[in-house]
Amino acid sequence: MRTPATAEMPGISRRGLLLAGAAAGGLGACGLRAGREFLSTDTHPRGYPTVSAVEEMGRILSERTNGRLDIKIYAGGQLGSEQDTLEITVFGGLDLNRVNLAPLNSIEPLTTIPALPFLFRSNEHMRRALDSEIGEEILASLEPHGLIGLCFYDSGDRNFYNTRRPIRTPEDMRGLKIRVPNSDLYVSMIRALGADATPMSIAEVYQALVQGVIDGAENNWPSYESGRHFEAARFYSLTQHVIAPEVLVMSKSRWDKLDEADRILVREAAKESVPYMRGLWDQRVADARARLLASGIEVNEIEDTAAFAAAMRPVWERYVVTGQQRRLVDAIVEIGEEAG
Ligand code: GTR
Repeated sequence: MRTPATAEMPGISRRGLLLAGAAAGGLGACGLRAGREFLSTDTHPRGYPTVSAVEEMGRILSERTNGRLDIKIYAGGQLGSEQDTLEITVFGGLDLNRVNLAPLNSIEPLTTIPALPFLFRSNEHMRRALDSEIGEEILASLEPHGLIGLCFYDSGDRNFYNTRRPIRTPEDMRGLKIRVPNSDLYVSMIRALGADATPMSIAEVYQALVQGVIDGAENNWPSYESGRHFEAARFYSLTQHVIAPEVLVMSKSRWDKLDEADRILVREAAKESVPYMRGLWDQRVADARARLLASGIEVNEIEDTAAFAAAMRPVWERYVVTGQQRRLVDAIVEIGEEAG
């Protein structure tokens, strides 16, 4: 087993290291690190389906162990950006972390696969592919980086929104400043459409939109609503360019301290929280969509999504480079074709 080291975390920041120290020390000082309560974090607030799913996992663990194992969640991004909290997790300052795949893209190339533009035909296609051994292979690829991949959660389709105009064709993206998560893959996708990509954490997006630092961003209906981005960026265009999942990871340093029986319990509880999350997710997308439409935002469908897919296609060639990646991409495409 390799020991997680800074060398394995490209782009590791001084701030991340400081945070890691603070988290390990601070949380330890509260006496929590000594116990069996797993500390978890999420950028979304309580009530968001990812947070509720991890709460459900904690409930299952507690029920099966008579309270010996449980989960405490720091929700709402209170411990920092996903990139920062991932660093803390690798160093063992946090036990669990629910993040999007995007901040893992620079750490492990296999995580770029589900984030490739126009790879999944639908959310259902994504679920089927990641429920198979393809998903297990991607989760397992995180272990050499100090993280144990436990399960994937839904994140729906990502769409562009901006303060200026509806996006109907790739040409409409030209010159727009679009926020992306901290991932080179996302930067490349935006550039492929002739727009400017600005990586920043999701917590900064609302202010950046209001102050005109950026013209827009891209995300699913629930995040567009929950971050109040719709108040500043009224044009929401249904490009559905990415259907990448969320992922729940555990710190390998904490995992290594668990006995085999507890590891099985943790894996099972995580997997069992997935169908629960999917139910909440479908409802949340429908509710967010209805509320946003009622709020008067301007939504447009895309007549020719193939034009976006073609413009973004060079990104595949750039990021799918190894034999293992090609094999997984082909298997995912095949599952989509079978489904018709
Ligand atoms: C959301 C996702 C978050 C975060 C965010 C982003 O859809 O749930 O974990 O990655 O997107 O764009 O940063």
